Parts: sequence; C-alpha cells; structure tokens
Amino acid sequence: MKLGLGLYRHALSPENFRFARQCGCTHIVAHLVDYFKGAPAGASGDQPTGGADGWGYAGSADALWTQRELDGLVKQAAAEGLQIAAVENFDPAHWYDILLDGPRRSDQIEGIKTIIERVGRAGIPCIGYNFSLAGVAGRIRGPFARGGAEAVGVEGCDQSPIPHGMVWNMIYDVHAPEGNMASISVAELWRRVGAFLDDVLPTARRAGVVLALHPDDPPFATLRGTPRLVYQPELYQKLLDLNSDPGNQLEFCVGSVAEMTEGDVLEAVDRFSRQGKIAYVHLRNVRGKVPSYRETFIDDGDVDIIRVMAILKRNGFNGVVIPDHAPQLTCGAPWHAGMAYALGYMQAALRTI
Ligand SMILES: [Mn+2]
Repeated sequence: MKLGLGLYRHALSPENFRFARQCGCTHIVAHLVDYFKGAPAGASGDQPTGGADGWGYAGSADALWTQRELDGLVKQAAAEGLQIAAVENFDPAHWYDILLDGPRRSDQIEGIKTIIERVGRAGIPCIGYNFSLAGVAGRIRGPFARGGAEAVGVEGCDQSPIPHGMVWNMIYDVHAPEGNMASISVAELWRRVGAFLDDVLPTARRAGVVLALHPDDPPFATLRGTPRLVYQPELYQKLLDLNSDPGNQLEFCVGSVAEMTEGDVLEAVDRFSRQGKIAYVHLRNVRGKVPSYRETFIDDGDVDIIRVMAILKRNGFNGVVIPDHAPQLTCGAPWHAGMAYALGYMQAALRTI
C-alpha cells in the first residue's frame, strides 16, 4: 500500500509536491479541473462547498488537457521524487453532454478518449471520475470537528432544481436558456454510465489507464431533483457488474461509504478489495450518516481507520491511499496542517498493521 496526497489544480506546485514528499508520500492524485474558477479570492483554502450557483465555472469545452501539460505534471512531480497515481475527475466542460445525453455527446466521447490516450501516454495509470448530475452539492461548513476545527457536513437533502447550463455543480454554459434540468429516471442514469463505459473502456485498455468511479458525495438516493448512481455499497457492485473490462474499477471513498444508510463500511472495504477492483482509496472519517453527518478528524469518527487499512493490506491491496477531505487546523496553514495530521496518522497505521 502506498501513501499519496490529492492536490487541487491551483495547488499543483513544486512546494506542495515537496510538502507531500516530506509527509512520506510517494504518489500524487492530481485534479486538473479548476473548481474555484470565478470564485471569490481566498475561496481556495479548502475543499469547495458552493451554494445555489455551484462551485463556479467549468473549463473550456474545446480546450482538452494537452499532452504537454500532462507530461509537464509528471515531470514536475518526478523532480520531487513523486509519481502521479491518477488524474481525478473530468471537467464538466469536456463531458456535460455525456452526463446529460445531449447533442454533443458523440463529440465529447471522442474528446474523453483523447484525454484518456494522453493520460496513458504521460504514464499516468488511472483516471478517477464521478458520474453525477448534481455532483457534490448541498453541504454545509462549520466548526464541526474536534476543538471547533472547520469541517463540512450535511444536514438534510438539497432538492433545489439545477438550472440549465449547470451540471456536476459547475456552470458549463453561461448563455443557457431559463429553466431547469429535466428530471430523469435512475434507470436512465445507469443506461448513460453503461454506454459511457462501453464507449471508452476499450480505449482506456489500449492506453493502459483504468477508470475509477467515486461514489455519490453526499450519498442520497436523489439530490437536487436528480437520481444518484452509487449511494449504497451494493450499488458499487452493480457498477462493476455493468462492464467486465478490467479497467472498470472503483475510487473507493471510505467516508462516502460510511455515510451510506445501508451496509457496513468495513464489509464493503473487504468485499471490493478482495475482488481487486479498488484502483485507489480516499480515506477520511465521519460521524453520522445521511441525512445528518459531519466530517471529522481521521482518528475521531465512526470508522475504525486502522481496521480499514488492515483489511486492505490483508486482501493484498497494493494501490495508493490518500487523505480525502480533512478538518482545517487553526493555524497559519490550515489545509496543510490538516493534511499533515491525516498523513502522519496514516503513516503510523501503515507501520502498525
Ligand atoms: Mn471522496
């Protein structure tokens, strides 16, 4: 098992690569989507939560991530002794009509194939994705963690409609007509993800890239009037059974699974790691489940994190584990301190197991 750090686009810097290495990481999970585009200055200190307008603006539909920037990222990380384990999330600008089954779908499938090929050519073995219309929405922020540390949580389910021009909590078309996203059935959402996987997995296999699905965060059955895909542990199995290609894998989010109302997070870790279907792991802790939970420090929630890591090890999981979100520590570098705290705990856990 390897230790990694997830970095948002604005944080992909030599300083943060060095910080990761100093915390004992060997790998980086890189976000190339800029979740903070158009957000007020200073909004990028922690994970985005967003209001009715979402996180902000998606990238440009016609500007795919280039080979040059992917190669540069790998090179920059290597200069600090790190490997890029995965690129996390597609830009809504690059695949909104794949999510929405819209008129540009076939063009966007070709674009996603191009991105997958470039990621593979750069030597990055995985892309994490979240097949979701509402995305990560409807969370609250406050001094919820131990000692009043800033953290996020959920209190009730946001069913406000999603305006046209927005998907996955980001705005991809500022000129969209008035009105809201049409409602669809959960069967239609599963049809869309199945068609997406059928279309791109052969390309991913040739490129040496696996696709790893993040479950719904927060894991409600519906959010903002739209169905959700993986909001119970059992639905992870449905996703795996949808396509037998070895590149159809999971971005296993321990916190999101723990927030689900059914099943047990330790059983789920065991079940999916035994199948060898976990590409990489998001590790965090939480107290409560939907519709009411609060993210906590890694040692302080409902989940026995050391047991999670012991199960992964017992089942031969050899991939990367990264801290997911972490509460912000009260100091001059709240995000860094939160990550260093989580990574130190994970280092000790790795030694212990
Ligand atoms: Mn996660």
